Amino acid sequence: MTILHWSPRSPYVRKVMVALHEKGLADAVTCVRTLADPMVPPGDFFAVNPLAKIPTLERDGQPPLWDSRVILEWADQAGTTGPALFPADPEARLRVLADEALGTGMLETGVAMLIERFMRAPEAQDPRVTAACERKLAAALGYLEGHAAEMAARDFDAGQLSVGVALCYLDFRFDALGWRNGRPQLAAWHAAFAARPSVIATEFRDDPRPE
Ligand SMILES: N[C@@H](CCC(=O)N[C@@H](CS)C(=O)NCC(=O)O)C(=O)O
Repeated sequence: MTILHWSPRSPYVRKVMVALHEKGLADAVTCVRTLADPMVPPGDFFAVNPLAKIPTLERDGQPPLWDSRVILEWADQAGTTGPALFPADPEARLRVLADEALGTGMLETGVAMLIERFMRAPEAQDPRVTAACERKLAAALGYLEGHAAEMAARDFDAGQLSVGVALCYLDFRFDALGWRNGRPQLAAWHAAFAARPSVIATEFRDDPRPE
């Protein structure tokens, strides 16, 4: 059995879920709701992933896989449908990896901002952290506004998947940011991304936290 340690709140897990749907693997993987708390990592999960992070994929007779990009690579190898998430051509692959890293970096920035704002006591918060995160997100969004046409011209790939999920995450957690304002190309690109069945099937959700 192939098990994905999963949460409907996690943007990194969402990347993997979109990939599983795109590659025809959604029914081949069992999702297990797993708590991953950066402040209090659950002790029993360290035996599966020494960083106690989700997503983590457990496979029969093979070592577990962690990190969303690594699991995307696995999905590309194991899947049977859709275009290659990581193209074989070296230059095309580098461009996809750069977009993949940009989307993931936006997620890291968003999660850092969330931790700073909502998981730290007010007296321990440093306004420079939030300000720096906001500047990085604004710069990334500005870059993507100029990059949307190039992404739209490619077959669907891991770079678009990662950037698309990052924008969905901004809608989920930072709606007030209004990232679409002044960015019509990116907004149009994201509307097409959000209409994919794989994206519709994997909506973010604030479910009850497991014990
Ligand atoms: N680089 C990892 C990041 C995964 C990650 O940070 N996941 C969060 C959940 S959204 C987590 O497990 N946090 C718990 C922790 O940091 O201890 C990936 O791409 O999969």
